[in-house]
Amino acid sequence: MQTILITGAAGGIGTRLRQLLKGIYPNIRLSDVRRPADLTSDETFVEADLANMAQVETAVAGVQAIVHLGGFSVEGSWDTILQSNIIGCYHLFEAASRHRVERVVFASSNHAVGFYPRQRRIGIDAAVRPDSRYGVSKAFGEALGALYAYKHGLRVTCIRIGNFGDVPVDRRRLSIWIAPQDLVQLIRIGLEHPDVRHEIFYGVSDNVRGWWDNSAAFRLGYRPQGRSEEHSAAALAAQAKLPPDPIGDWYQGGPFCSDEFSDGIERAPL
Ligand code: 15L
Repeated sequence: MQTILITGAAGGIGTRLRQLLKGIYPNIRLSDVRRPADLTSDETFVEADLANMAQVETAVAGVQAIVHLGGFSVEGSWDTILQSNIIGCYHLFEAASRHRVERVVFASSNHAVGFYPRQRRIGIDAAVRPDSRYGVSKAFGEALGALYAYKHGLRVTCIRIGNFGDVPVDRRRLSIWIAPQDLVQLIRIGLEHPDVRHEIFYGVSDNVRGWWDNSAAFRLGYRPQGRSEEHSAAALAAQAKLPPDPIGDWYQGGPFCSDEFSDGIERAPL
């Protein structure tokens, strides 16, 4: 029976997902730079810093598949992003290849394409437009995934996660929200579907205000159940309390775009 490694197991998404995945996959190994506070006696944990190749190899040895949620999950200093998301992601794919891991599901992010205006609908063929150093690291991880898929035979699925949570919390999130069970569905496609080589999916539920063409995921059987519109009244009420953000409100990446935005720069046309 296959063993699946989940990196970033102590993080926000990792904490939730490991509860949901353990009912589906009996053999799960967890790793993170720190021990999850809520680790239970039936869970297996290996402490590993992604910036340390020897530790990553120890975490990876003997597993058949990896769900890579580890790394820094928002914008950070160049050194933080470099260590956790650039070097760390390289270590993860390189260790996976050395240890003959069959599949990697990589938690990419909407911030790999955050600088598309909200009025543009994009698919996975649109060139990357990262909105932050963090977004650059996610585009890098997707590119690494392609290298290891086509050169070394890994089956790699990159999920550009929108915003994961029980409900969408503002107007932007009405477009990019993903319900936990829908992310589980996408991960299962990445771990099980026979046709996966190097896929990029949008990690988004069935949102009528969505901006992304997710036909690659639909083709492999994705049937999202979450509908952000059911929560629109509360999300729009929360939005009304937020200050206006002319740059962030124009682009899909929101505040990741307006953060550090240089004075005097024009917004991109459609
Ligand atoms: C992300 O990629 C982050 O990990 C998450 O914390 C949110 O900020 C999310 O994007 C978002 O765009 O809402």
